[in-house]
Amino acid sequence: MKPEDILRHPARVLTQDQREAYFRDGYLVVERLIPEDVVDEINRITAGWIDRSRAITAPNDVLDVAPSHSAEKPVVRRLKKPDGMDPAYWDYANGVIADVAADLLGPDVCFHHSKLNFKWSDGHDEVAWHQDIAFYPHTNYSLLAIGTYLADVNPGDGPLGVIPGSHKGPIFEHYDDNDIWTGRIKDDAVAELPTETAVYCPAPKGSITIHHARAVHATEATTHSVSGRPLLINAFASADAFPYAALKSTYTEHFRTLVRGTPARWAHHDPEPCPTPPDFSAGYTSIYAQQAGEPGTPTPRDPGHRPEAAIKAALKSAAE
Ligand SMILES: O=C(O)CCC(=O)C(=O)O
Repeated sequence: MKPEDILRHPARVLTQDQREAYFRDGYLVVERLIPEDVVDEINRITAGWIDRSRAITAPNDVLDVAPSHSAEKPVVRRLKKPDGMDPAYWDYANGVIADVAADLLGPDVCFHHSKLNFKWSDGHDEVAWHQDIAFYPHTNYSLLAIGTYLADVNPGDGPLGVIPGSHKGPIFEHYDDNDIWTGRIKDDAVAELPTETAVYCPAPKGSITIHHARAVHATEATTHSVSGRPLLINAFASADAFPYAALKSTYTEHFRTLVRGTPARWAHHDPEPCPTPPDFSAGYTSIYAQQAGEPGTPTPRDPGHRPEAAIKAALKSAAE
């Protein structure tokens, strides 16, 4: 659906000004939308997962942990797919944030995926400039991610940073010169971007940030961390936006569940093309690990799209 069609539908949560600002800037912050008791319950469940991380020494399918992680001092960077880990996360994804998504995507909305990211000021918590759509190309660009600040996020805590209007600019490849996925925009392309105009979005506990799947965004490394900056991200798509590749390994059974409205009978195709998707089927650590080039299985392009040479290079490098 196009913005003008979406705006014709009555809003559920947001004001018309907020909706228009989102379409203009590619992001929006709504302060203190989520009641404190709801956030506290999510935090209580999350604390249980941090505690369980003490039993692992390396990232697994559920938790991404930093190189410095230990039983005594857990450094969990991500709880992967929380919507599949506890009904409370899934209920949350179906609540008021699904209404927010409908205000910005149109009345028919599918859940896409969730993740819960942390920053622990351990020197490995920067998230470099990237666009979410490069991770999961779709037939159109009516997708967004809603971040919920589960603690106060002050300027030094790694708030979301977005380049306003960048969702209307080019879509960048997030591969290196060997067609291996890095999950970040290349430095020479970043040098051309107006990063000096980036807006950082500190906000109190219970606030949400919303960014368009094409918006160029990043978060800075933190120098201190009181809370670990828990950021619960839920991504949604218009029901008429269909993925190029299913990428099942990174999602749960809730992937493409309709959370508002009715299913699409026709796909909407945006005429602007999108780079071909990565193939995470051999496993996915996290954006932190891949952006930092930590050892692990390299992610090539999706097999249906990648050239033979890249397949060989990926296999060779995996064997080394
Ligand atoms: O957790 C963060 O700081 C940013 C995460 C992010 O941008 C992403 O996962 O797409």
